[in-house]
Amino acid sequence: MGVLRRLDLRSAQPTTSDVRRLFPRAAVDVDVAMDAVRPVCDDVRDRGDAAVLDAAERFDRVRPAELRVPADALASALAALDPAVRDALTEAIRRARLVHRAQLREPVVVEVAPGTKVTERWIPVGRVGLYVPGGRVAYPSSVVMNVVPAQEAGVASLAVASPPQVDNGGLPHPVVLAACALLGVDEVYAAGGAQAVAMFAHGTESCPAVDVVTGPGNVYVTAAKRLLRGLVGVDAEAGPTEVAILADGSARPDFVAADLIAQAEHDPMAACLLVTTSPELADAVDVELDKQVPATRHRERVTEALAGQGAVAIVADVDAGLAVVDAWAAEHLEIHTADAAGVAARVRNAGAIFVGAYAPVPLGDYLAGSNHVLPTGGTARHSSGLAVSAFQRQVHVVECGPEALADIAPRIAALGGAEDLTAHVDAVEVRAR
Ligand code: HSO
Ligand code: ZN
Repeated sequence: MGVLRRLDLRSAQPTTSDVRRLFPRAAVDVDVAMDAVRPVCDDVRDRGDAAVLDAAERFDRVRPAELRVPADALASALAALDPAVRDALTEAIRRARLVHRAQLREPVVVEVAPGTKVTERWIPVGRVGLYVPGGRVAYPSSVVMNVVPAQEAGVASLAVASPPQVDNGGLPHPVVLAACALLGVDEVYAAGGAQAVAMFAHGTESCPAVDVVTGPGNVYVTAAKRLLRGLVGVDAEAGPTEVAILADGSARPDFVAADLIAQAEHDPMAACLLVTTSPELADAVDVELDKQVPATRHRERVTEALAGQGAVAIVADVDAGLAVVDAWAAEHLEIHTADAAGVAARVRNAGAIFVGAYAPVPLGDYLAGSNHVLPTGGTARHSSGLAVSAFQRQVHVVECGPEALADIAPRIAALGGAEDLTAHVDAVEVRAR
């Protein structure tokens, strides 16, 4: 018996719904969590800072001295930062800035007819709240992945929230604070969970309300975002992390096993799927997992994740494999085949694609410059990873002169008539006269 549940799909090509049934993700019930977070969010709306601090005491088991992290705490976190970590974060920021700055779009002007122009312009939102998780693992890298696109989008006012830590005197994780300082973020709150999202959405005495909330979090954070969406803009919902690896017989089993373990390390609910044309590779990966899992630091949750959601699909050929990974629509997809770039170019559904043996997901997690806030749970079918566009609105600017309006007036009248909206027609005719 191998570590991974094995399914042989060589005789029958599964449909999209077969794939989702055969390779289920861990079920996370956001709706149930919504009932739990509703009173917390209402309390923050009604009582502001005091409610956020009370919730911290209850859920994080520590009451921060102040909700807003003082400037000297940010400065001393940066001063105390391990130089190697500082160097790595600095390079991560540099690369992420390059990639996200390249996403900015110049206004596009289209003259649809002489005298009538439509300009499409991207305008940054005024203020954003970025959530950085700090529960099981604190993710300074997620600070970079949220802050950089917001800054590059041109957002003027930017706040970060991260849970207070018992062992950091009620301040967020020291490396999270240092990362904020390195990025020039001086507005940081010691708030986590649903109460942090509610603080951003409703605003409190210390924290003015924001326009957009982004950042991954646990099921309570996700539930609060679902509850408060509309009052604020929110990014895609983050579920448990996942990887799919599409591999042929040329793949290195030790690399493949290491990458499955790396993803499983995040969460006992992480989903790890290997799709391969080679039963021999599947066997070799199992041998490697038997070797590597017992040696890895977080072997308990790795074992749980691989046993729960780990699977290997044997497919007839690379085309069949592409159909499986497209149907599953992984957050992260690695391609370990001959002509990996050619295969990657044909992928339709994935949050991010990692090409070849030397582009493992952890490169993207930390230092590729790509964003690591990515669509999970199959939402890569319709959603994108975090980008500057999450912090902007695309606005159409319409310009028209008198002759151009007179030219098009009869057609406006025709459509206004068809919709029985005579005042619409009059508003144009008053100008044409
Ligand atoms: N793989 C995670 C991102 C991350 N990994 C942060 C390490 N730190 C979800 O994309
Ligand atoms: Zn990761």
